[in-house]
Amino acid sequence: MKPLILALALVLAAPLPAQAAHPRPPRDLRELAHQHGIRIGSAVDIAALRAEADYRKVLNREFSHVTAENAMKWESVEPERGVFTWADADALVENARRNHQRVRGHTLVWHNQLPAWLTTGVENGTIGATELRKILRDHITTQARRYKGKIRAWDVVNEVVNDDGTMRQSIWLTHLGPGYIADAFRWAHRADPHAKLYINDYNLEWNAPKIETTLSIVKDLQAQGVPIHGIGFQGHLGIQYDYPGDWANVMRRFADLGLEVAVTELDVRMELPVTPEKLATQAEYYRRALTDCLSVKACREFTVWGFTDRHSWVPGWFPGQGAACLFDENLAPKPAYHALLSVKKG
Ligand code: 9MR
Repeated sequence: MKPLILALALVLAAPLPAQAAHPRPPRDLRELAHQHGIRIGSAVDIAALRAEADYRKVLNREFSHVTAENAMKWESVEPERGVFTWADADALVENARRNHQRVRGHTLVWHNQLPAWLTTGVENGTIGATELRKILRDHITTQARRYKGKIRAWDVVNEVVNDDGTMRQSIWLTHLGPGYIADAFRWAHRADPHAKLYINDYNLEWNAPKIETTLSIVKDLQAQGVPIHGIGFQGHLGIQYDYPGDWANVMRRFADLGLEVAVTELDVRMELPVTPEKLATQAEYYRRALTDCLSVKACREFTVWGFTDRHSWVPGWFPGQGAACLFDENLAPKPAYHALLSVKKG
């Protein structure tokens, strides 16, 4: 062999440098999600989406899944009986389409953020059980149909179990009986047959009574042939509590029933003021949550409940606490953001 050809042959035969054999480090969450074969999402504040260009830019760069933080809730879409206000929800769905984001619909049946016409009607007895059932069916049908084909997954029922494992005494349970849950899933499925239908809750990461009751609800629905496809773990965590170390096992128990799994509302709050140590602990919680999700094959979506401390529900609900998100108020990435990017496959 001529020396030049020999040299060429040796170069071609040499093993590739190590980094070329692995994907390069992801440049953002969208790429990270893609490398892991999942979607990473965020809840969206519609007012910020409309008004703040920097918010929009980060949202659309980083996230491949979105949930309306409030815009799809009943009080938002039907503030007066028969008067539908879809503009905000439509804007979210349209923004998602333009930016290749899938959408989680949140939420069809909840005890909170119901329109006043409905709650007062039930309280003062002008809306009886038969009418209430029809109102719920119409609500689910109208909303799921409107976004048919545009919603990857619906939170059909949200927070139906109490922390002690009993069923929540909402207007739905009180007036319609426990069968409202099966009805809700059936109506949603009829309206949008391709959407994945979820039951969603908080504290499900660790709370045994809630976990057991929710598992038995799922089994019971499945035994009746009700179309239920997914379990949503909200994941509202705080660094003053231990990380829920059994979370991956809990996810697996639901996956073993054939359900898809999603982290639907992750945030990790802290007592203010912020310190570097607290940010490091928070980063570890975010990293562990993503690692837990990735360790369960059925976990397909990892959504945070807002991505910036500029717009977060936490300070308003937990006085003295905050800084729960991946980006600070100026949209600078926090250690938690970098911790997520560092999570490796496998
Ligand atoms: O983040 C939402 C906040 O803006 C609303 O005021 C609040 C009203 O109940 O709901 C918040 O979102 C909740 C979600 O819809 C369901 N799980 C708990 C979330 C945080 O409270």
